[in-house]
Amino acid sequence: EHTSRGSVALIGAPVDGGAGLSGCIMGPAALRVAGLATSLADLGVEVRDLGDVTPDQVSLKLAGATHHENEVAGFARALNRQGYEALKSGATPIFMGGDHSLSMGSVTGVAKYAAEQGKKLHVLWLDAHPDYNTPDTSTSGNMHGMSAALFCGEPGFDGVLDEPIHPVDPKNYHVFGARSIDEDEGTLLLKRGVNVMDMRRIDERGVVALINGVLDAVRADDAMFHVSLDVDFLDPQFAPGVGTTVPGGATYREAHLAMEMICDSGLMSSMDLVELNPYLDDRGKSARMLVALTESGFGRRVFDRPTSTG
Ligand code: Z70
Ligand code: MN
Ligand code: MN
Ligand code: MN
Repeated sequence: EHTSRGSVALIGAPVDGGAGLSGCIMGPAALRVAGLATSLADLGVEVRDLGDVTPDQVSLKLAGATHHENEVAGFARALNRQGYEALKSGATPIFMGGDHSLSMGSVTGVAKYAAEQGKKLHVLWLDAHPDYNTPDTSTSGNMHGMSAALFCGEPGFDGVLDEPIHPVDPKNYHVFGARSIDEDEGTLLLKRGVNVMDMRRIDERGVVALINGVLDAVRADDAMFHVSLDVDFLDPQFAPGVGTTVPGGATYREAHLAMEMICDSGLMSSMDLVELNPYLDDRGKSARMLVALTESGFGRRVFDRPTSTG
């Protein structure tokens, strides 16, 4: 209902203080060079590139050894506003990262819009990591590992956003592709009832059953649906351009199938493309992969049958 509104707003988010390694600052530029806008336009989508956001100036101190909270918070606040405004204008926002801390802004902005529409928000997190640490549980202090905890309303993030958030119900937070979970993070995920689809579960049940389960849950709630795609969801052989490569990831085919199913559902109302580190990439391979997966999410097909599964 929200997607295939036919119009996409590209929002650049060159934040990289949330990651352990720098380089994500070049992500939005690499996605533009890889042709994200023209690829979507070729599919009949109306595309507006809003450029890179200017982060707010923030001065705050979080508990724990949290790194670069002012940069992260500055981007989060600006992205929250831009994402909200893009949805209000009728567009589907695509946030081009930047490290995964940007979802503190993208998801909370989308959640604000959803709340105003009287709708729930479900989030699908395609990632090797659940990013559900709090400043208290994190052992790295890297805020890209904390974004989901923030938008699900976990404590410890006061002052990151400049207004109260509309938290996502942790039961409507779906992690797909997980294979690196910290100990205290895992305890918290279990306690909150997050839908963690780790690689073992994907191997055992398959992409189709699991993604259909997520889409059914979104449909049952008549909810808005945000898809957040971290480069490290993919196996490093398909996407090496990321600071945290974790072996045993999704294949090229699994990732495309997931995006094709999401497209067919017509449910996706916003999207993040995150953690692309062009400095570590292999001749644009990972940037092109993200563009190709986005194309699948917006209607590109190998073969256009009247019904996709027939
Ligand atoms: C670890 C942490 C993380 C992305 C690494 C890793 C988090 N759980 N997230 N790469 N995208 O530091 O909290
Ligand atoms: Mn600090
Ligand atoms: Mn991530
Ligand atoms: Mn990750």
